[in-house]
Order: sequence, then structure tokens, then C-alpha cells
Amino acid sequence: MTEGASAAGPFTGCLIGAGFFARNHMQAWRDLGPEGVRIAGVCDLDEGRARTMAEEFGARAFTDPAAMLAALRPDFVDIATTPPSHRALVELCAPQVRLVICQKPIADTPNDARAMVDACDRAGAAFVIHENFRWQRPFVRMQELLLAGAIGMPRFLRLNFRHGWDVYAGQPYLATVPRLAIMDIGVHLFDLVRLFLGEARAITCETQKRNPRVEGEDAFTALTAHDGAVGVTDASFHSTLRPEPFPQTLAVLEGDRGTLELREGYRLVIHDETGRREEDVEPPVPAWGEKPWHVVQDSVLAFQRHVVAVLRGQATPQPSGADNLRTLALCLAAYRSAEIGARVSP
Ligand code: NAD
Ligand code: 89Y
Repeated sequence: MTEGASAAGPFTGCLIGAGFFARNHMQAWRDLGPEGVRIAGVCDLDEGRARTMAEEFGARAFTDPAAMLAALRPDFVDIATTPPSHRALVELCAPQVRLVICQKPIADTPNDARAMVDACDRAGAAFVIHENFRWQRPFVRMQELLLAGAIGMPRFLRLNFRHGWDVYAGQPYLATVPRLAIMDIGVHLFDLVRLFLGEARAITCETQKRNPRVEGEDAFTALTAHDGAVGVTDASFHSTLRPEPFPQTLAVLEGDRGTLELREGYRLVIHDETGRREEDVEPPVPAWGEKPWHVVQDSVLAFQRHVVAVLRGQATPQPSGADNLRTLALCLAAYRSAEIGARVSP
């Protein structure tokens, strides 16, 4: 822990990876205020990126993560690089900090992901995956309603993430990865499926390659079997829908006594024995944010507030690295199912 820091904070953090999505991280950390968190260092292999972001947010710039850790001795690190670097960075950081955050997907292989969880366990560092979809306002509200018994036992969940937004403009690597939709968006959606329905016993999945410009699968449809419940999850990066729904996830969660229906425009319809009512669950647009990203930006803020609670000892990681191993296993089982054309156990 940084000298002088207490368990109540403020906490010193360092960012590794100053690319496309990390701007949201930095803006949200700043929004939490210096009494919560101060990001003291920004590291990127690309010196220009590190310097630009560090200057904008009043941090020191580094190109070597080890040098940054040695110079700043942070309480936590926030890893916002792409998956091939995740394992080495987590293994480097875990012995030197109290908490490691790693962006989704945790890793490309179960071996790497397990090694990362083990490294944090050995070092006694908390390990949180930046899995922000479960922190999106509509899903936080759906969890509240489910826990309050509004629809009884969950029996069926349908999640859709279909759009035609040019994600490749901001994230060009997505066009070249051999595994796209399941590793990029499936991880978010399967985390939600597990959150609402519990562990999946089996999965059946079909993948599609629809956009000829793109290497990996850019659409998938999956059916998951849970104890007493069934999930249907589908995503497409090549759908024509007007108005363009990106980056909204639509959902239907049916329970024994009611249904929660998350419609476009952040309208949550609650159907139960008494009739139907509608709630507006649209998140606010942060001062630094803009539509249509606000649902994502607000969820980054909510996730980071949660991280501060974990640092204060007031919460346990949601989701932890260990929990996220099961989401990765479900993603890999989805690929296997699509490859062999059969039902697979994760
Ligand atoms: P990006 O390529 O724009 O940025 C990654 C940065 O990391 C690059 O600047 C690169 O130079 C740097 N980097 C790579 N290896 C490094 C290392 N070893 N040390 C220091 N810097 C290193 O990527 P991105 O689009 O910002 O995505 C980053 C991660 O965020 C991915 O895992 C992606 O899936 C995830 N992401 C999450 C969301 C979300 O909603 N949670 C949205 C977009 C992206
Ligand atoms: O990388 C993806 C994510 O996590 O959310 C949306 C995205 O930016 C593009 O699919």
C-alpha cells in the first residue's frame, strides 16, 4: 500500500494500457474524486499514448510497467490492454499491489486465466475483472427486482446484443482476431446469464461469419441449460436495425410469477400477477460522456465505485477472477459446440 494510505483510502492506482477504452477508465476514476482514488501513473508501450493520457489526467507517463510499479508503489493497478498481454501483466503486478483489475476477456486460454488467478491468490491480492455489463443500470435494477422476489424463481433468460455499429473504427484489432463475437461480447453476456440463472450445465452454439471484412465469427446464437432454467443468448455485429441499437443489450427474464422485459430505449417492463408497469432505467450521461455510450460509461463508473468498496474491505469482487474462469469456460465451450455441432459441457 502507498505510504500513508489507510484502508479507507484515498487509494493510489496505476493504469496499464492507454488505448481506446482506457479513456473511459480515466474519466471515471477522475469522477470518483481524489478522496477515493488518484491515478498516479499511466503506462503504455506506445510512449505517445502514455504521455498524452498522463498529461491530460495529471499522472506520470511510463512505457515499462515494472518501472512504474517501482516508482509509484500503487495500491492497485488497472489493466486495460488487450488479452495477449493480460497474463504477464497480472503476474508482474500481483505481488506488488493489494488489488488487480483486468479488462475482459480475462485471457484467451484457460491455462493463462488460471495462472492469473493463482498469481493473485499466492500474492494475497484481490483480483477483479472489469466486467461492466453486470454494472449497467438496467441489469443492476433487474438484479434488485429479482432479489426482491418480483418475478419468483428465474426460469428463462433471453439476451440480445445485435447491431451494425462500426466497432472496427475504434477497435481495429477486432477485425483481425480469429475469435470475435463470443470473446468480445459473449463474455459480457455469459457473465449476465450466469448471474441471473446460475451455472450452465451445457451449451449449444451456432456461430456465423457475416461481414466479409472481418476474420472471426461476428454473430452467434447460444442455448444454455441451467438447473431449472434455460438461457438463449445471441449477438451480431452485422445487423441492420433502425434506429441503431448499439450498445444496448435487450433482455427478457421470465420467472415463476412474472417477467422482466428490457426493451429498446431503456424501458423496463415488469409483468406480474397485478398487471404491467414500466420503469425508465436509462442511465445518466456522465459530464465527460455522450450518447449512445452512456450506458457503458455509467457502468464503468459503477464498476469503479465497487472497486473502491473492495479496497475498503466493504465488498468482494464482482466478478472475481476465479468466478470469471467459468465465464471463459462457457465461451470456449460455445466455440467447441459450434465446431463439432453438438451440445458441450463447459
Ligand atoms: P487498444 O488496442 O485501443 O488499447 C490497448 C493499449 O494497450 C494499446 O495502447 C497498447 O499499446 C497497450 N499495451 C498492450 N500491451 C501492453 C503492455 N504489455 N504494457 C503496456 N501497454 C500495453 O485496446 P482497447 O480497445 O482499449 O481494449 C483494451 C481492452 O479493453 C480489451 O481487452 C477489450 O476487450 C476491452 N474493452 C472493454 C470494453 C468494455 O465495455 N468493458 C469495451 C472496449 C474494450
Ligand atoms: O469491445 C466491446 C465491448 O466490450 O463492448 C462493446 C465493444 O466495445 C465492441 O464490441
